[in-house]
Amino acid sequence: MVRSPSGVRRLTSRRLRSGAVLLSLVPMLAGCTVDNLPRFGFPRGVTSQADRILTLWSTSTIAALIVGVFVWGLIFWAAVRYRKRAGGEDVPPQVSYNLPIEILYTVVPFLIIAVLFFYTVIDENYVNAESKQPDLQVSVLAFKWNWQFGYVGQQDANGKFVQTVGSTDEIPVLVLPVNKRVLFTETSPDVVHSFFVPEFLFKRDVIPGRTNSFEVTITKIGSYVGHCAEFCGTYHSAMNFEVRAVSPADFAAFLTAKKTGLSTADSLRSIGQPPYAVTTRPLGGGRGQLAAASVRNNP
Ligand SMILES: [Cu+2]
Repeated sequence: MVRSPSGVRRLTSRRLRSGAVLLSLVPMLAGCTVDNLPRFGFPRGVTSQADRILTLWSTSTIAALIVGVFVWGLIFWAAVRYRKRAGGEDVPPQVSYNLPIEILYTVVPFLIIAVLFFYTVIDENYVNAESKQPDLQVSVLAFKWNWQFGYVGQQDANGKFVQTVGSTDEIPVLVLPVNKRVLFTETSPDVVHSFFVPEFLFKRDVIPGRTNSFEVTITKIGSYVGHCAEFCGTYHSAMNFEVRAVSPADFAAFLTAKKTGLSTADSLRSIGQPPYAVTTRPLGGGRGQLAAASVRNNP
């Protein structure tokens, strides 16, 4: 089909207008901070690592939606524009190939994937980075079906490691300071578990026979529920814990109280915090008591 000069001008100006609309989205998105980005179902993050994860998730979802709307529009436009009309030809004129368009739809997806790959690698490296000298090191022992958290290098007057272990009747509360780099090392004596705090926007598997690690810096004081995110048996769904993020001063006071031999609940009470988990409840009924006792003295 040969277009008239005015038809070509109309098409060109329409293309320019839609290009301008797309370009106008760039400064709009660039002006977004992590707090006002749409989260598409993600919770609000509470660590500096979570901010990076949320930014990557939200911006790549927005990019996917822009591409999606464009493609859906093209499909709809083609379906309407080239629909079979009464009295029309049976088959419209067939085109065997169009080199510029074929190059375009090969190069554009490649560029999109390259940009996504670039930002994914940058953010993955940031999230996986570990300090040579973290402010605090926490050992995580995941077992069927509870958690034991130890403060590495911290011992009480009797030489016992300072730790918190969950039981049938008590959700383990992991007390941590905000704005400190906390390095976690994870081990499992039985099966694969996974340390997952939704507000961290992060989980890491706990695998028997190896030690996994990760680091976070919590930026908001509060209580955050944690789950096991790897199916590990009968009571997997009840294998919860709580992260209680407190000020560094409160954390120091908590640790001092623990070192005098107080329980985690009493130590929390001593710094004016609720003594037990406030985000989840224990299952009760004898679950895991044996397992809890068998690992209680592990460092
Ligand atoms: Cu588990």
